[in-house]
Amino acid sequence: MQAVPALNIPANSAIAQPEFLMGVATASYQIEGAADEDGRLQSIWDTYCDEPGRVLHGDTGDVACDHYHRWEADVDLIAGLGVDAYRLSIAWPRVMDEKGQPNPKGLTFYKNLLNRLNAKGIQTYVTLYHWDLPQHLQDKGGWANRETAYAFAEYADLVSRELAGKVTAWATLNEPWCSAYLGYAEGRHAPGITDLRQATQALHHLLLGHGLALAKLKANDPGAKRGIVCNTGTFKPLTDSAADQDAAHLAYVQQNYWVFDPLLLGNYPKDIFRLWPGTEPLVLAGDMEIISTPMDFFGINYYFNSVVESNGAGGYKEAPHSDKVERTQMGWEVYPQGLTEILVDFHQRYRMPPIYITENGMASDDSVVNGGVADAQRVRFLENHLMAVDTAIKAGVDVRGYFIWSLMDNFEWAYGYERRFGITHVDYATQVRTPKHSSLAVQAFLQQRKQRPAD
Ligand code: IFM
Repeated sequence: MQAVPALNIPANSAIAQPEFLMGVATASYQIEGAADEDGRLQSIWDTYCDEPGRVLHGDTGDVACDHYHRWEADVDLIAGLGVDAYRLSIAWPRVMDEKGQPNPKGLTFYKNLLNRLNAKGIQTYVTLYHWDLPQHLQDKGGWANRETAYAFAEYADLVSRELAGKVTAWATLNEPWCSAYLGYAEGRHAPGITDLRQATQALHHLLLGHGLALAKLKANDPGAKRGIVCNTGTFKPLTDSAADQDAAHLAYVQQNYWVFDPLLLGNYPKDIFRLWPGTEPLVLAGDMEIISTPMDFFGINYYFNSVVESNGAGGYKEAPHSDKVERTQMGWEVYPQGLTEILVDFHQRYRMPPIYITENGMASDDSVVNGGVADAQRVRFLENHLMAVDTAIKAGVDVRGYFIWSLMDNFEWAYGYERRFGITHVDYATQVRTPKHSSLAVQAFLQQRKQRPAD
């Protein structure tokens, strides 16, 4: 048996203080399974998975981690880690029927789940939309159709009325960039469309839906915090040529400012339409005010750095992968400093509300050996990224917490079950959960943190 490596976080760092929130995260489609149970409707990811060639090995979310049936034991698993908070998402197709009426069975699942978390003193960070759009809305154009923004507000209204008082913090959307760009421009995610013009319009409607939903959340559950979760990334130029530097700038704008600027400044960055001329979305009077409604917190997901070069046509392309940098099972470059860099950049560019790192983690090809899972790379990864957050806090950025992606291995979208992001190993044949060394290291760190006498 290999010894479990420790998470080395100095006692005087911000991360080691009890008020710094530590949590784990998951999302509905990635863990729940029970795709056809209790009146759940078809989602765009069910449809996408059924299309041959879309998802590695033809995997689907039909069973996933079977969390819909194992939620009680899974809450015990979370509680056993000693974390302060759990981030989950609600499946829209589970809780609302095609006519916009509540589905009591679906709602009961989330009520029970939240009650159990609350009873164990675990704060609940609930995302309304983590990509599982009901298929009937996609049939009318999905996020490219403005009506979907209004439908989302109705859904937010229903859910926040039903679950009011059980939620610590609501996030409207998870990673709208992925929904819009991967879903509508690259087609690597559901609904699998490849049309840039639709992508910019889809993003606009996602953000509009976000703003409209904030008002519903405020009216129905005023005691809970309200925010959004956005993915981010850093980009470095392959060379220091002006063309490559501009390429890295444009990639950064596309990944970050395209979404952050409308939310925090109330306008789209000009450079996004220099990169993609002629793709300006239709924006109606008043939209940008709704989109830039102030929030109580901002969730940031960060995973990796990319190296890009000019594509010779005023845009950028990914540079060939260097073998000199550390990578994860996803092929993503490990670059903890990037987390400090984006946090400091956003702090300087915007008036940010308090920030939570709502996702950070890595995939590795883990397996159970002699009852244990030795994922030393993940322990180092978590430690270095937590310390990158500490550096940002020391530089004046208001970061209040950090959620590990993910509580357990799960359905990694187009990569199916091959890519394992969990700190808990899942054997998909038996549904046995085995804590990886990273989970034991986090648990030990949190235990120590609780036991340390206050200064
Ligand atoms: O698994 C995803 C999650 O659903 C959204 N953020 C990135 C994770 C890893 O790719």
